[in-house]
Amino acid sequence: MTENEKAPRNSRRPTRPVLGALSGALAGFAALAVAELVSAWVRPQAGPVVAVGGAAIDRTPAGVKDWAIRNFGTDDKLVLQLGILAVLALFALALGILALRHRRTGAAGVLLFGVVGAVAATGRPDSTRPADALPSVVGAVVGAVVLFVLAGRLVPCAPASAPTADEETGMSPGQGWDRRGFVIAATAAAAGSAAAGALGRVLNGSRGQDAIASREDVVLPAPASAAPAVPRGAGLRIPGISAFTTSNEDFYRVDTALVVPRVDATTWRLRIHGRGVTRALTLSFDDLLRRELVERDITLTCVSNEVGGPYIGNARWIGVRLADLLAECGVEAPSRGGAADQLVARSVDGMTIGSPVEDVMDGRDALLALGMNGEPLPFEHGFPVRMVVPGLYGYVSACKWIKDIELTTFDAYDPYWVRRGWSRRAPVKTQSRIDTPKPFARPKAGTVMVGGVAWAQHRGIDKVEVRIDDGPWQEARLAAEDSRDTWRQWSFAWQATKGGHILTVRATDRTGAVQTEKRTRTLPDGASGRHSVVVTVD
Ligand SMILES: Nc1nc2c(c(=O)[nH]1)N[C@H]1C(S)=C(S)[C@@H](COP(=O)(O)O)O[C@H]1N2
Ligand SMILES: [Mo]
Repeated sequence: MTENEKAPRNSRRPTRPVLGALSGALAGFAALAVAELVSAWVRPQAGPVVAVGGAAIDRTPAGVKDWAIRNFGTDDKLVLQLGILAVLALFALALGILALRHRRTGAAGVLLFGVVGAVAATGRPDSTRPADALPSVVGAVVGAVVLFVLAGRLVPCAPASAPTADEETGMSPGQGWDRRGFVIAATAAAAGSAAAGALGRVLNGSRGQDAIASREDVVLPAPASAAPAVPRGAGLRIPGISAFTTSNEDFYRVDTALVVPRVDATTWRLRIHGRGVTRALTLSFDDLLRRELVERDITLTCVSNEVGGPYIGNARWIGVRLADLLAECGVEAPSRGGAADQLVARSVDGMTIGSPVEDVMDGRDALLALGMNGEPLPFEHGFPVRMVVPGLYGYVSACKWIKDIELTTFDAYDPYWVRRGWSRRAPVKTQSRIDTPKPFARPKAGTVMVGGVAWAQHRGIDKVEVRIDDGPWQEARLAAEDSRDTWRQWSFAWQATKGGHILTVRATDRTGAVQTEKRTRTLPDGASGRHSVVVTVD
C-alpha cells in the first residue's frame, strides 16, 4: 500500500490531536453545564463565569473599565463573559490535547479551573456561604472525569500487528484505539451536558419568581407630594432630540452586576445605622410604602459619560425623603455638628456607594426611590429600592438594590469606586449635548434645527449657546424648565450654508458658571469640555 492511496482515506478521519481537543471541549462544556445546574441550587451569581467575571470587573483598572463602557456600552458585560468563555475554550482544547499523553495531568488541569472559579465565587463581596464554591467544584470534577474517560478511549492499545504507517500518524483509526468506546462516551458526555445545562438554565431562569411576584404585587400609593406636571414647553418638538422623560426601557444602565439581582420585596429590609445614629432603624418595603411619599423629576448622570455621551436619563421618581429618615435616626448634618460626613449605601450585591451627608440633608430631594415613571423600579434599575440624589453622579449617590445605609466619615471609609481611583465627592458637571443633527449628517442648506439637552442638576441651566465653526456664540432658545434637578432642552435655528461645518454647544448654569472648554477625561470626577458635531451641508 502506498502513501498516496492511504492519505485520502485518512484525511477524512479526525486525527488523534483533533479528538483530544474535542475531548477537552466536551470536558469544558460538561464542567460549565454542570456548574450551571448546581448554581441553580446555590445561586446564579455563584456560577463560575459570573463569579470570575465579577472578580475581573472588581480588579479591572478604572481606565480599562471606562474604555469598556465607552466602547461596548451596556454590552460590556456580554463582551466580558464571551471573553471568559473564549479563554476557557482555548484552555479546554489545550488540556484535551495534553490529556492524550498525560491523562491525569489533563484532568487535573480541569480541576485547577474549578479552584479558580471557587475562589472567585467565594471571594465575591455578596458571597456569604462556602456553598458558593460548589458550582465550580462539582462542575470541574465532572469535567475532569469526562476528560479522563474520553482520553482513555484514545489511548492506542497495542494492536496485534502494528502497521508502520500508524506510528508515523500516531494513530490507527478503528484499530489502535477504542473508537466505538470513544464515540459512545463522547455522545453520552455531550448529551448529558446539554441536558444538565438546559435544566440549569431553566431552573436559573425560574429563580427569582418570588421577587417577580413581589414586584407585581406592588401598588404604589399616590404621593403625598406629587411632582408638578412637566411644563408643556419642556419637551421641544424637534425630530432627533431626546425625549424629556426617558422611558424605563430607554434608560441607560450602568452597574457591575453580571446577574441582575432579583430581590423579594416582601423579605427585603433596609438597615440604617452608624455614627451619630441614636436610633438605628430597620425598615421593610411596606414600612416605606406607608410613609409620606414624594414624587420628583430627577435627571441621573453617570460619571463615565463622555462629552456628548448617552449615559444620562430623566425619570419621574417616587420615594421617601432620605433626610427625614436620617433625622428620625438622630443624624445631623455635619454643618450642624453631625459626627458623620459620609453616607455609605450598600447593595445586596456588595456594591458600596458613598454620598456626602451634607448634600443628602441640605433640603434637596434626596430619595430612597421605590418607583420610576409610575412603576415599581425595574429590576435593572434597583428594585425594590434605590437611592437618587439630585446633582451627584450615580456612582456617589444612586445605589441600586440598596439594603444598608451606614453613617461614617470620608476619612474612615472608601467605597467601591473610590478604591478604584474615582473621586470621593463628585457633583455633576455643567454639560450640554447636541442631539440633532447627528455627527456627519448631511442636512440641506437653509434652516436646520439644531437641538439637544443641557444639564447642571440642582443648580439649573440658565443659558445655552451655539457656535458655528469659529463664529460668535449665539444664544439658543431654552425650553421651559421643569425643575433645576432636571435637564433642559434647547434649540437653535441655524441658517446653514453649503460645506463642512462644526457645531459646538456650551451651557451656563444658574451659578453663572459657563461650561468649561477644558477637556478632561471621565476619570476621576467626570468628563468636561464641549460637545461638537461635524456636519456637511449639501
Ligand atoms: N448596586 C449598584 N448600584 C449602582 C451601581 C452599581 O454598579 N451597583 N452603579 C451606579 C452607577 S455608576 C450609576 S451611573 C447608576 C446608574 O443607574 P441606572 O443603571 O439605573 O441608570 O447606578 C449606580 N448604582
Ligand atoms: Mo456611573
